[in-house]
Amino acid sequence: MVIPTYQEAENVATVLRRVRAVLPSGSILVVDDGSPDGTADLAEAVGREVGAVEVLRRPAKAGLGSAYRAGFALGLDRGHDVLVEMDADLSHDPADLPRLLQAVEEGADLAIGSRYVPGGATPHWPAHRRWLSRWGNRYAAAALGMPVRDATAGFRAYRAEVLRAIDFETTRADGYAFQVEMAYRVVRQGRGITEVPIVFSDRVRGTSKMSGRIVVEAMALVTWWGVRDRVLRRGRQRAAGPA
Ligand SMILES: Nc1nc2c(ncn2[C@@H]2O[C@H](COP(=O)(O)OP(=O)(O)O)[C@@H](O)[C@H]2O)c(=O)[nH]1
Ligand SMILES: [Mg+2]
Repeated sequence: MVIPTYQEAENVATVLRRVRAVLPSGSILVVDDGSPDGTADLAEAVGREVGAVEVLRRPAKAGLGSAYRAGFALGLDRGHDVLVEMDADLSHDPADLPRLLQAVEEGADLAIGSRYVPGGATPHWPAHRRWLSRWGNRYAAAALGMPVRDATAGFRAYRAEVLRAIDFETTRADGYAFQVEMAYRVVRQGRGITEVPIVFSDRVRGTSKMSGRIVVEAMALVTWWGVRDRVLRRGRQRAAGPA
């Protein structure tokens, strides 16, 4: 399990204990980007208590996508069969982990904890945040021709083999765009995605690190990928001659 942290001192102990309660034996990797609030030290201390927690300390805040690229590389190196991603702020409920893992067990290459399938919800969000996320996801699905309802979601379980197949190290995106880019690559490989309904709670402690810039990055990249792949497809069809 890879848990990226930046300034999560108020949440990291609780999240590690709750994950451990659900997953008695899974390895947990916290990827911390030099949080000045001492998140990494806390994670290590709680890790000694709950067991099988490793902390990857990176020098400076480098973004969510970069944290996952580093975490997945380490997880694959260690030979894990399934890699899970989850936020540290308790927006994702560790109690949902077994359902995500079960979806992979039942054949999914990627299981997404989804807010936008029946049973999923974002009960604490104000209307404007819900609207932005919902329509952002509709836009991404339409622009990329991707049958995924919640492609920006960050609570996921990947089969290790599919991570290798999509060449995740070459992704470049950071925030929500990183999640979309990963899902898009899985779809383009013809792999199976299962969306498992989750209720996404707003964080109670600490502050969000996402910004307007991250939203703009996501919209711009989705537009670029959609246009690029349509043009390329058309180019290839033209090169192949009339059908
Ligand atoms: N290592 C690392 N973690 C980050 C970075 N930015 C955000 N995170 C973590 O990524 C998760 C999601 O971030 P959050 O701010 O809650 O995003 P939001 O839920 O979309 O508002 C949290 O666990 C953050 O601590 C970063 O630059 N580096
Ligand atoms: Mg959050």
